[in-house]
Amino acid sequence: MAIEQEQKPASNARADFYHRIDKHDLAPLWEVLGALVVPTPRTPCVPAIWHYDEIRDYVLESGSLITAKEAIRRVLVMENPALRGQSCITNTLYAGLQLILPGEVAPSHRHTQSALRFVIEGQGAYTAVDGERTIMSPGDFVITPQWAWHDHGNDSTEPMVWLDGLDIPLIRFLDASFAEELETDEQAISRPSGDSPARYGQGMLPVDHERGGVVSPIFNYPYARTREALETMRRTDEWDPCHGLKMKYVNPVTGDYAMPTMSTFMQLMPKGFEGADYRSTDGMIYVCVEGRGRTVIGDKSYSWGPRDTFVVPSWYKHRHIVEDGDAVLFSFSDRTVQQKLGLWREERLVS
Ligand code: GTQ
Repeated sequence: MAIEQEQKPASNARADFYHRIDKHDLAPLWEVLGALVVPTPRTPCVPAIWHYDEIRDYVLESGSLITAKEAIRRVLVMENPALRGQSCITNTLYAGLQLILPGEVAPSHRHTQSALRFVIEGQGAYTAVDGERTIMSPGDFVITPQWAWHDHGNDSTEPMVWLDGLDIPLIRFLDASFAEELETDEQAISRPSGDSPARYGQGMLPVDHERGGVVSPIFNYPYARTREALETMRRTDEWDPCHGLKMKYVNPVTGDYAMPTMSTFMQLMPKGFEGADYRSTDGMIYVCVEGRGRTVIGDKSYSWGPRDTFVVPSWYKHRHIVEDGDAVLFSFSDRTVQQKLGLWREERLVS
């Protein structure tokens, strides 16, 4: 018997072995090692762009099909074309466009997923977080921390659309999702609007404020202030060859990113800017706020204007070119997670 086995072609012997161990839920690493431990990131996610003027009508049409209350969150999910059906725009992050019509309320709930809102269109709707409402304007970056009660409402006369960015795929991967609904649609309001920026957004903190907490206590970073900061800095700062002038949103208590699972940024690039190639291990979702231009991702060019959303997957070489007006881009990614794990890498391909 032993002699017969030695005479079998190696591949047959292996196939037979794989078959026998398979019954024990075992598999040979050597068949898959090359695909598991790759020399550079090999993401299944692909570059993609959503032009707002092509999808805006669908977002508004959803408003005639279902109420915000029935839907709980009336959102069109922006799915990465290579990851359809998985509700994700990158491997770790989710993005969607949420619509709230005048007079509607998206009922209060809380969950372990963190959410960011980036206001695309409309003015005057609110998000309530932990007993405080914030009124939202285009370009504002608003945080819903994990496990914080939140509801959204619109007391204005216009539809309001914002981009939701959540860490849904990451939390799914970690099997750490919990969620609850509040018995009432709207949470009780216990603090006046503007309370959190007054306490935490003036370069001061209440004297006995304890250090700690993984989320910024400021939950609205208004566009007007962000834009003014960038405009002031451009007078003295050199343009970064890849990013122009790029700021990160931070938690004023810790100096860390504003949220524990998502890093957020805003960058200004002047008209005529021709950025150098750059890549990093965090797949990045960009939203154009002002200006027009294009981003060359790999070997394809994606033209963008205000309210367009595009995605640059992990480790894809890309460069921004500004064609019309000064450009302002908001962006978010899982960089903060990768940095906490000591994994994040970037490469500037400046010649
Ligand atoms: O506003 O809480 O786009 O729970 C997806 C899931 C928004 C929200 C989304 C959510 C929310």
